[in-house]
Amino acid sequence: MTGKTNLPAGRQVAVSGIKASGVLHIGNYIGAIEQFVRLQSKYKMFVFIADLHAITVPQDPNELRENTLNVAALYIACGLDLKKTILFVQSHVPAHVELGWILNTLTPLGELERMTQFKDKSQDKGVLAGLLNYPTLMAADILLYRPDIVPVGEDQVQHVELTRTLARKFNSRFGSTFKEPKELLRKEGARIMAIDNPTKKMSKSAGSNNYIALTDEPDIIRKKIKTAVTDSGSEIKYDVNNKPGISNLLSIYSAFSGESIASLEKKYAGKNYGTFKSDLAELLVQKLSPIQEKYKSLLKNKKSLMKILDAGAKSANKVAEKTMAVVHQKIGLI
Ligand code: AQP
Repeated sequence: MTGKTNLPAGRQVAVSGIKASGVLHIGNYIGAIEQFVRLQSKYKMFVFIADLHAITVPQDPNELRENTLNVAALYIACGLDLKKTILFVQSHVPAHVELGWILNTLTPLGELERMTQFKDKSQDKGVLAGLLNYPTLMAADILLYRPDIVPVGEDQVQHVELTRTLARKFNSRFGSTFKEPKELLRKEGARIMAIDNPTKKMSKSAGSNNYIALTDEPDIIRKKIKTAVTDSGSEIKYDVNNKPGISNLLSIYSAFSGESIASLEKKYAGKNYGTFKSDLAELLVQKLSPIQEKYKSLLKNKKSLMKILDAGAKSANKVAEKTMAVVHQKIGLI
């Protein structure tokens, strides 16, 4: 065999996922979900809920189950179209773990120890081996579907780079098998910062004051934006070094309104932070309300959500198993 895998022909392929490690926030939406929705008309999309990545830090089993379904419902509520996108749960496709293991056997320990996300999170006590091996599982998540692109936020770029390195390594050792995918980042807003500390990334696990959840009620959104950290001075100007707080809010405004940052600066010239923040809060309430309504209605029928995920897993497994058949043959598994 020479790497013919019968994988999706025709349309280019895109793959991405989000961890079921808590409540999704507007950073996840801007950096990832909004891109998925835009790309699904052009690409064959595989989108998954990363439950196996979520457990790289301890999760309560009931919360994990709930979060997994919540993420599924949010994806659909945000606009994923199940006719265009294959939506599934990572653990429902066992090939992710199998290929992840195989890629571990090709990955020098030092490469994993150098990953920024590992370095940041391994400062915590009791860090688990799963956190170190997260990037090889992520490489497997991607390579199984032989995608052309991986739409992600900026924090995941290093992991996509490692994915390319591993694809190259596998190909050079065992013969051409995997494509080397490219990350796809938004031009603006690829890294949304925490609203209580604009020098840190907005993160699910960093506490609810650092993020605006996609499911936050209107009054919570208004309160969080009102108290979002801004900078000294009063000018509404994009300047990440000197005005990280207002720059972050401008990125959020721009992503949700579709207006460029330059045009927002013009619109708010001479106006104060209060006016800008109040407009931003109303914009978020207006954009998130329909998503929240749809989300609540989807969660009323969990059986139907499970059916959607079962169908997605069936389609994903078909593709993943074909890739694994080639991998088995190449590396000598009988
Ligand atoms: N702040 C962000 N700005 C832009 N994009 C972001 N993403 C995450 N945070 C931001 C993108 O969302 C996708 C899914 O991320 P994930 O949940 O799988 O992992 P993460 O990047 O580790 O996200 P969190 O919120 O920081 O999760 P925790 O706290 O659980 O580790 C990815 O494409 C990511 O780039």
